[in-house]
Amino acid sequence: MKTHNLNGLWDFAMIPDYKTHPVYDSIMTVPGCFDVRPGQFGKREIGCYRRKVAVSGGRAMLSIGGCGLHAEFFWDDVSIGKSVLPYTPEEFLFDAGAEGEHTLTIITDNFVRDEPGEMFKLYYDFYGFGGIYGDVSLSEFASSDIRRVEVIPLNDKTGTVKIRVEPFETAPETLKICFDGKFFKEIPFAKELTCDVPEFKLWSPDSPNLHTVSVNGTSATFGIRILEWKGQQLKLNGKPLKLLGCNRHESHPQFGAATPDNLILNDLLMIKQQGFNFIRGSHYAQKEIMLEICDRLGLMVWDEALAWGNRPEHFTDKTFADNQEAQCRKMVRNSINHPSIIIWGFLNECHSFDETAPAMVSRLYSAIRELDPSRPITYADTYPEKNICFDLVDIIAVNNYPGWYDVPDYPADGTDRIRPKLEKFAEQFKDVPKPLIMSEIGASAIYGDHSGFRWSEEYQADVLEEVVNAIFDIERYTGAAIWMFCDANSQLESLLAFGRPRGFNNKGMLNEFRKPKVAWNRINNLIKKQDLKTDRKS
Ligand code: ADA
Repeated sequence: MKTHNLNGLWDFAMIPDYKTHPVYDSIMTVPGCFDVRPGQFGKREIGCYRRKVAVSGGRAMLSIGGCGLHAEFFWDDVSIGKSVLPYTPEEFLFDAGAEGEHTLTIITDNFVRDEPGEMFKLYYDFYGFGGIYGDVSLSEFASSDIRRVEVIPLNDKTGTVKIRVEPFETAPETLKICFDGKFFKEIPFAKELTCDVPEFKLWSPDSPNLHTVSVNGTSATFGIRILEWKGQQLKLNGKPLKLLGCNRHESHPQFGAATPDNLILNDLLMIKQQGFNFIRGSHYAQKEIMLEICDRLGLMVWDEALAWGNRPEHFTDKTFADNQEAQCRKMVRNSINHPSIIIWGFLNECHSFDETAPAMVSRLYSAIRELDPSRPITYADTYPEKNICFDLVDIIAVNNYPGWYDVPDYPADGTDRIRPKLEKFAEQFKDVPKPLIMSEIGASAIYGDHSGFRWSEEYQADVLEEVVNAIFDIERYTGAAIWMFCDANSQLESLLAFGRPRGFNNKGMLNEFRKPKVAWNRINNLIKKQDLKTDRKS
């Protein structure tokens, strides 16, 4: 298999609608979001990307590391596929024709159609950027080349793993398997096999050991670690976890959702240095490079499919429901090998109290469970008092903002509401045999506001100090993810904008350029005093 990296400079055109013919008189980087180009922010238009690709000819696969919000892909002006799942990496197999130069075109828009089936909604509390978010490559393959190798750890004492092998189109006669660059065995083709990894080392946040397997030359990196979620504890390699971390958006004012690898690395290094051990990848499937870095740094990730506050009219819409299932399946297929992922999630803050919700939740749960038996599955809920779906998932996860949204009658200080609220949830779920996580909690602060009132850095720091102390003190909590790592662009075009000064969700512990607010350093001292090591005793 020969893979062409297609990142770099492409010819480019912006058009306002699909009736206008693109004139490719500009240039654009891939990956790259077109609506962060000078003068383009906030505009909903169509970005047309075009380039030449020289191939040997024959069967090929185009891989796109996610784009938004809709895209269609053309090879010599013939459509080879569409993407309607923002952020989700896609692969398209097609016939690349004769040897020589061909034209690859990607037409992508950031329109938000007012239809129930649309995956991105204007009311979501994050900006729906337009463009190509991730890497683009083209692989030329032979029919019996191995397309994917999946590894599912089965046993942390013996290093036993299940390996799933998927050829492109026809099965090869034999499989030659190597672990960590050394020949292991050659066997007749099988879709699934079980192996004991030689000289295996466990993956854990404290010792993030990785292995590689290669099957007929197609390789996969994986880690051996076992998750258990029976009862109220979430265990990794037999040890109970206490998770403390933050939610993070893949977002930057100058890059949109096409965040460069180096920015992602620096974000994750900051999170690690802060003493956090957990990231909720809100609210869409995480990029491959983000997960690779977390594998290497030993950060644990909640990876979730795109959704936000969805309602009965969405659940009952066939397109929406089918697309939700499709994106959950793709998320798991794309990322199953990453040991850093410890939780799969979906449907952030859906209307879990409605009678139509259980069918939607069960459908997504079953789709993920069918592909991956090895991780707990959940969603973040904001209606814990009336939710009718908690029984259907493995972890109780609650988003709540004591000291922020519940203090309209308190002009400055609501920090005394935090601990009682967290104790109330702990009490509510005290007999439920599932781990409990605060999947969001926090307060807004405008960078540079030192008034001490709400919206100031000091008030946010007071809230988060209280949160961190309470999460460590109240045993019932398996953990919490603070909302959020850094400020991120929110919608400009919905009513929500009135609570989003500057067009940002300002609950970041850092501003959008990653400059720390008071809370960042304040809670660092608290976290350092605690023991988040995974080798702690039960
Ligand atoms: C919700 C939601 C987040 C964010 C947050 C907030 O819980 O899941 O995406 O919008 O509220 O800032 O209010």
